[in-house]
Amino acid sequence: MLVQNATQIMTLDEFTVHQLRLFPHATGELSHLLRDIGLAAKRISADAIKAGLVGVLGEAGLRNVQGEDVKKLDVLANEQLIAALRKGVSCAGVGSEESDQVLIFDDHKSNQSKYVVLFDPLDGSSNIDNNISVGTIFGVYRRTTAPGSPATDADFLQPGTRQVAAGYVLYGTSTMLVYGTRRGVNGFTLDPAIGEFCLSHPDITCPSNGNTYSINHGNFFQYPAGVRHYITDIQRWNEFNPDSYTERYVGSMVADLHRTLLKGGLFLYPGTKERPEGKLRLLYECNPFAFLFEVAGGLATSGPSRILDIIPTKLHQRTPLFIGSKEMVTEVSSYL
Ligand code: P6P
Repeated sequence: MLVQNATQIMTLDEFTVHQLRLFPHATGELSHLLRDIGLAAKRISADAIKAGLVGVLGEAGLRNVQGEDVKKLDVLANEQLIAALRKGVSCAGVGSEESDQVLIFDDHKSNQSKYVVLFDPLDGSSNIDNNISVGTIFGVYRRTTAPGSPATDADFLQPGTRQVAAGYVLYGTSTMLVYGTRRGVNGFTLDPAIGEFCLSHPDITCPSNGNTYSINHGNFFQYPAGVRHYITDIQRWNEFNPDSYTERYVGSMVADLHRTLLKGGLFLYPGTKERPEGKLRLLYECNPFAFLFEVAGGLATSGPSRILDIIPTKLHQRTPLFIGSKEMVTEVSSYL
């Protein structure tokens, strides 16, 4: 457990260097990669907090009231992440929600890099116009191909168990970067006064149980019978045991899952009759969160399978998702 006092709050860079000392043989490449993501996050945050003023609201391609071409904030976020990771020394290529194919950096420096990164640059971006929190989600993998040559598609189609790190950035009332390795999950809050992410939530653990469930009730009659039974059983229990459960649903995955990670609870995005595979993407939405929740003591399944065990076949494939407190995920799984 890291102990800090107010004058020595640890920055993200100091924290990753501190972690490095625990692994004498580490090259520092992962620390550099996390610093690169942190840099991109600061730039995205600077645009997100004044979205109404920098011509990113409304539909891309239109001109805003200032006569500027509207460029969707998720496009800007995508460009910032690619630029930061391409310029760094740790990433051989990226897979992004914004790009049909993976982007192999294929230059001498990048080809020597050990890692590839999968990310959703700005998940929930449709919420930007309503000033609702949005987020960046990322997962880091060691290449399966040998450094020295360009990365290949195979480097990106690995099961989530092979992530070496994962995390998210929440652009909310404050901007937080939460990332985890197998050693633990830690949260950093951006201090705009000094432009640094500062350790604010050390050693995050997900409560083993919770009283909040999070689902889009609008699709209720589209869900599998087991999901409907679980929800109605909760509602019946609440009728005779008031306030035992509450429902919270932002409609922005990073916001809903950040709350679930810190406070406990269950987030459900099941498959439906129309879309049995669900809506959320396996590689750069579900896998990073599944990794974080499992390291923090939670669980994440697709219903039949542990999310992290799913062998991907396509970059943008989707999966149903049940994620949160271990006891709640276990309970809902008994209904499926
Ligand atoms: P629905 C946002 O569009 C998103 O991808 C996630 O951030 C969010 O959890 C989900 O979709 C919300 O989907 O169908 O409930 O609007």
